[in-house]
Amino acid sequence: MDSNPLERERGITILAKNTAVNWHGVKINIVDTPGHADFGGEVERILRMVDGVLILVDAAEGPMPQTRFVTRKALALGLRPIVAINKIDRSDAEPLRVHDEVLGLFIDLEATHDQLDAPFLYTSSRAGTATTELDKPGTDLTPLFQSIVDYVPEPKGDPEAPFQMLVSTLDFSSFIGRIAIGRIERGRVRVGDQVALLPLGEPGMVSEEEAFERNRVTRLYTFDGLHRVEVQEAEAGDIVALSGFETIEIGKTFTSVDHPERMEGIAVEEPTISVDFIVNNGPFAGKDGKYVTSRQLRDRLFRELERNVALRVEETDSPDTHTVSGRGELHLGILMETMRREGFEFQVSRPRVITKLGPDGERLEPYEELMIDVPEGYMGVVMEKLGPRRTEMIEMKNPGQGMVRMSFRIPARGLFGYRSEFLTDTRGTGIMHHRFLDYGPWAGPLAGRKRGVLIADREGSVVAFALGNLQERAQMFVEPGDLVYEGMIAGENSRPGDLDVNVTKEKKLSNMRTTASDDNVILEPPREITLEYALEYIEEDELIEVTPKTIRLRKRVLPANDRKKAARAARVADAS
Ligand SMILES: Nc1nc2c(ncn2[C@@H]2O[C@H](COP(=O)(O)OP(=O)(O)OP(=O)(O)O)[C@@H](O)[C@H]2O)c(=O)[nH]1
Ligand SMILES: [Mg+2]
Repeated sequence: MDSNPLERERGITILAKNTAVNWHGVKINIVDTPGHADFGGEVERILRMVDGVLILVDAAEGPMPQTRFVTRKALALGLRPIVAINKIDRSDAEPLRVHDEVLGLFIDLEATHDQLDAPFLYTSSRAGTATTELDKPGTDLTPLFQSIVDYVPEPKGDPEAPFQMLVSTLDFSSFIGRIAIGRIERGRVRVGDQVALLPLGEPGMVSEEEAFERNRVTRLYTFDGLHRVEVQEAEAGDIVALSGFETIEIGKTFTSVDHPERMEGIAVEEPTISVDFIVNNGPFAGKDGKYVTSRQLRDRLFRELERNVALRVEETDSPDTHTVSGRGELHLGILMETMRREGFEFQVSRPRVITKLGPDGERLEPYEELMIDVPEGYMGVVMEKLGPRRTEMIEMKNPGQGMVRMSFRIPARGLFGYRSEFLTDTRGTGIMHHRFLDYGPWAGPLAGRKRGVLIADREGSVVAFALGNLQERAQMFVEPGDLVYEGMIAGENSRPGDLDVNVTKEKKLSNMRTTASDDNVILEPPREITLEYALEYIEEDELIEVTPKTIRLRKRVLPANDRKKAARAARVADAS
């Protein structure tokens, strides 16, 4: 069901999607949800549309932080879970251990007796098999569908009662505008019906004075397989998409006009980090992009709000800069990636966490739960690096097979820049996941990037000879033939402190014969700069230049002289 190109490329689900299948005469509505923590809010919202949940856990990895989060929400809503321990075909699968871990999780989350009685299935979705007993290998998915039919209750709503439906997710089409997606709680609805869309507020009948939008349903769809099917009528229990209303918003209730009874709304999760989107003002601006003006950028960002519900866009003092806030680096990174594919070109600042004030006026910042799996030998270096980032260990498990799992509580700020260090420190063998936990006390100043950068000191084309001389004390981000400009970041210094260097320097021609190695320098491959990497990497005085073709890092202030002057002024200010 992962249909958009970014989802396919990355192999992750970003948007929840609906489908329905018919199994032996029973219609089963299915909502597929994203697993990544940045999209946890999406999961929370759709839980109001369903009567049961299928919790998918990897047979080797076991429950992850986001599993805990969504499971907690599902159990709290009283839903009865079915557990599918998937990928039992993996050579490192340990389905029985994972079974115990899931039960442990349920107990931790204070599951009711009914919920603890959840059926467990062992599946390989790759092979298309499911079984309830490990020693009887499955042959197809019958046991899974049978459990769904047996354990998940039918929708309770009465189709003869007055129409009522909660808007759980949104979609948008440039032809028909905003589209509301939700499950019909009770009653039925037909195309052409006049219905009410109530404003947000307390559940119950809305008062006489309260105004609400009345309009006709112009289009109505249900889901079937991978398609949306236009229908004339739908009833309680159906998950539908409907259009025709101006004020569609998550958490609003549709009702019949003569029985405006509001349902409990849905809280949309608050953003935790912000970045600035800035018009590209670098020397190469406009070379790659189709859309580059502040007007185009502004329109595109505001358009995104139509369906990206956890996103906020604010204007700033400068028409060239918009502050965009979201749930995490991936959430914002996906937006940037989507825009560059559409032909946009822009710059992005370093992410900032969004702070809040606590009950006593104290400053609070977002904290994340960080879960790390590493071979035992790397435990030391992980702890050593996390300490200064104001990390608190929550739990450590060492099942004795060489891999250790640790979980931490860490200020979201403390994670900036950590992933790349982590991968280097564990030589790519470690796995890390994190998700938003809560707001907690401001952790005070945190150290920034340990190493400085190499900055190109002039415009030109990168030359192998120059890199050959630099690579001993640096890791390059560019390769021969790349174009650079003054102030652009060309690599990472192996020590603290920034250096201005000439990466376009040609070898001096002379009549003297030189050693052979001089003529064909062997270059290390450059470090690949992805958007997410760049977001974690840059400092406050730097920007990311995003174009349809490249990602460049640069200093905010491009001329080396101006940067030096600014640094001197800052030192003087510090001293006084
Ligand atoms: N070995 C094995 N791999 C599987 C199995 N099922 C899925 N995978 C692989 O696991 C990866 C993730 O699969 P997805 O279906 O995208 O997982 P998901 O849970 O929907 O991921 P999110 O949407 O990001 O939460 C893919 O590379 C699949 O091929 C299985 O039964 N066995
Ligand atoms: Mg998925």
